[in-house]
Amino acid sequence: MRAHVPDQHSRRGSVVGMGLIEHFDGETGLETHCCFCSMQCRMELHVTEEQPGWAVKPSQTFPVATGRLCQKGFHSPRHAFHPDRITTPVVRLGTGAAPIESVPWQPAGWNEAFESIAKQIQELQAQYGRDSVAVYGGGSLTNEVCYLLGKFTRVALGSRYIDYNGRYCMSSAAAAQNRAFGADRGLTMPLSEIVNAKYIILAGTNIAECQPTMMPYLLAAKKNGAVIVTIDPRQTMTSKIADIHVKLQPGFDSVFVNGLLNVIISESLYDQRFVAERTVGFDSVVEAVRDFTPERVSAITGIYEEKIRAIARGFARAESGIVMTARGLEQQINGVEHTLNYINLALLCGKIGRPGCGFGAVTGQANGQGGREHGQKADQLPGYRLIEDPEARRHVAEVWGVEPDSLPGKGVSAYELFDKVLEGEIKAMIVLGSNPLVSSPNSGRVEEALRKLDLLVVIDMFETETARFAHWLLPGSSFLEAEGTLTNVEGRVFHRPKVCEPPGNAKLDMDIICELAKRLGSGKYFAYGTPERVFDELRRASAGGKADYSGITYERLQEEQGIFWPCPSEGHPGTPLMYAERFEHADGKARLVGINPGKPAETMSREYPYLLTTGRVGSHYLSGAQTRRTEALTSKSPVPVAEVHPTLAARIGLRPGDNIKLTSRRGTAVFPVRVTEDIHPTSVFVPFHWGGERSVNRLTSDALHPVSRMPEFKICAVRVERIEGRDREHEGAGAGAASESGGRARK
Ligand SMILES: Nc1nc2c(c(=O)[nH]1)N[C@H]1C(S)=C(S)[C@@H](COP(=O)(O)OP(=O)(O)OC[C@H]3O[C@@H](n4cnc5c(=O)[nH]c(N)nc54)[C@H](O)[C@@H]3O)O[C@H]1N2
Ligand SMILES: Nc1nc2c(c(=O)[nH]1)N[C@H]1C(S)=C(S)[C@@H](COP(=O)(O)OP(=O)(O)OC[C@H]3O[C@@H](n4cnc5c(=O)[nH]c(N)nc54)[C@H](O)[C@@H]3O)O[C@H]1N2
Ligand code: SF4
Ligand SMILES: [Mo]
Repeated sequence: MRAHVPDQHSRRGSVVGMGLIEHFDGETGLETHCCFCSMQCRMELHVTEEQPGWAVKPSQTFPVATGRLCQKGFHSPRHAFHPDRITTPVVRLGTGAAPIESVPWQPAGWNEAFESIAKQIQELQAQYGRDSVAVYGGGSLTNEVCYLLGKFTRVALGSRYIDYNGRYCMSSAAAAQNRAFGADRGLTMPLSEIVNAKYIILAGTNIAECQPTMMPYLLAAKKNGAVIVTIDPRQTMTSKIADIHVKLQPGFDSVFVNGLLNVIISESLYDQRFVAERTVGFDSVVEAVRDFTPERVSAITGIYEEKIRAIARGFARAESGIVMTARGLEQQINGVEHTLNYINLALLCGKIGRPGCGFGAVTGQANGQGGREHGQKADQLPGYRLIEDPEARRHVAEVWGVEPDSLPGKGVSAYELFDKVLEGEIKAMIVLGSNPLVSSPNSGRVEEALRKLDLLVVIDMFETETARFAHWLLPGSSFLEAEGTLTNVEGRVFHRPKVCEPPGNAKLDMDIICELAKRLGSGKYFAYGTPERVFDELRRASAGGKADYSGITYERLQEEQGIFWPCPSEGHPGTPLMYAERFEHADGKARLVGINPGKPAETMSREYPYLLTTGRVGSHYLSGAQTRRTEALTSKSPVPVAEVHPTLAARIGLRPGDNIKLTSRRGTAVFPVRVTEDIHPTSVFVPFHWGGERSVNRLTSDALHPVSRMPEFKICAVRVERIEGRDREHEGAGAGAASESGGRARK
């Protein structure tokens, strides 16, 4: 196959064979952005003489991470140029009674694919209603593709059922920020404010492994005299730079923060003027924290009273300060409340809306921010408008040229889409930009749902674990191929140029959605041609909404280094620092919400005496579909390794070379072990980047937060057993060294 590299800032080049770059003119290489985390570091792709024929260099021009990339960034093109890329549509015909994954794929033409899929969708909708077809989107896609997926579902399918993987990611933080501030932008301040902060609290966020190029901001703050506190059940790479680490049992953030608030209120350390002028709800906090004295919080959590007092006093008295949270405390059935309590802390101390201050729920995916603003969420229309709000429906329907009444109502959250499949209401699903069989909780049940679908269409670069159950697998585009805009961790919207054409017969995601819409009879609503035209419509749809992009143009984005939303007019500079004068509620005030800490869905019991918590390692990304195909990353982390405390290891008689078997109420899985003092004695940590028998999501709990519908990925009760290792090569090396690399996993 021979693909063509388009003009990019007047440079030309080509991509040949398995994606090897033949030549690019110009010394600076082709500009793109890493496809992985929310930092969205800019990078240049250069041609080299040596294998693999290209090299990545960090960009010197993007202010977010100038001159820096992490290990994933340097290797990010590898999966895009990987021979596993599917390059033509494939289909499973006549599946009959055979298990679907046993039916071989057959190659098909695009015309056949579109015709056949459209026909089956129309038949299912005629028989079972419009809501029988669902869409499952993703947060790594461009704003344009996210926007198109929402519009496609509401206009071309006329279905209420769309949601996306960001539900598993930002939904608790979003609900909390909307409640407290009246808007939801991950960080309320640009990253550049971190260096001005004198006290930084990092809760449930492992920045060193998950947003590595943010670390220099924290180190610079430290150099300027900032105190850094980390709150996590584990000592992490991030907590290594902390002055104080709070090793908290999973699930206890609200209790702990109530302890801090109790000290701040009882010692009158809070910012009385800020609280009086800029917030409402102070009394609810006073009431909620009354009984959470440091003595009591210490008795509950095991954290020393003096540590609680020191952090409370330090943060409250510091002239500036920042609180950041991430999935550690958000991915819980009390995740909204935990986040609200950390927001209470920032608000009570008046540390929002001025230099060196802010609250941030650190977004995760490449477009974790934009992905949730343009209509992929079950209850939202573009611009963060609510689909049940008549005025929002009227505005968006006008932009789309449809009747407001034709727009469906709100649907259900990502995991609940699978409930609807099992209940029989959803018969067909289109998945674009996610691998939910690996990333959903209680994944055995998700597999059951996927098997039940009459039609599963997966649009991806690879045959993922989810695609093993698909009827159609359509080759979509990688980050190197799709031009568009994304919105990074700061709320900075930027433009990512196109570097090359999709390989073989693969198509741009945008073109696949628009063509399918056409075959479903809605072509006139999807006649764009270029991503810029999609963006121009997105701007109009978002105008006047909370996430207002209307003043942002492709032209401005080429000239400026990104623009922070809200940006309501072309003359507007954008909004790096939010809430300087007012919050987004009608009265301009923030809401303080006193929290009465709730319990997780599962706690330790005789039968399940430990807590399983899950998360990430630095060398893999999410379901691993991309990074497990990158040798340089897989060699660092070939299999998931469970972290356990020495007391647990001793209790089960763990010996070097042994594995452990974890059993939850939903399933069992075996992992190699790393014994470490770094983890809380009650807990076991396992990363989730693998599928099949190594997938920790076979065990995780599908309990959902009542409002955000976030699953409790971070806590479930497990039993831990020793599985004797036949491999004794490290006999005598001590349990601490056992299976560190995970290389001896037998599964
Ligand atoms: N290398 C890498 N980087 C990534 C990703 C990736 O997959 N790999 N994914 C990206 C995405 S989409 C996201 S959302 C972000 C996620 O970024 P993070 O949220 O930082 O990552 P996690 O490892 O899921 O969880 C963070 C920490 O929460 C801790 N934790 C567990 N339970 C609790 C608790 O009850 N309270 C507290 N305070 N902490 C707890 C865990 O021990 C863990 O160290 O990372 C992004 N960056
Ligand atoms: N146990 C546990 N589970 C978790 C979490 C946890 O902490 N613990 N974290 C949750 C979080 S925060 C998240 S964000 C989810 C993410 O979970 P997933 O959505 O499953 O993660 P990805 O691996 O990013 O899946 C993206 C898929 O889309 C494909 N893809 C990537 N880019 C493109 C593109 O531009 N076009 C097309 N067509 N395809 C593309 C990739 O090949 C991949 O198959 O996982 C959640 N699951
Ligand atoms: S920090 Fe994030 S965006 Fe930057 S190179 Fe690493 S994974 Fe990519
Ligand atoms: Mo995420």
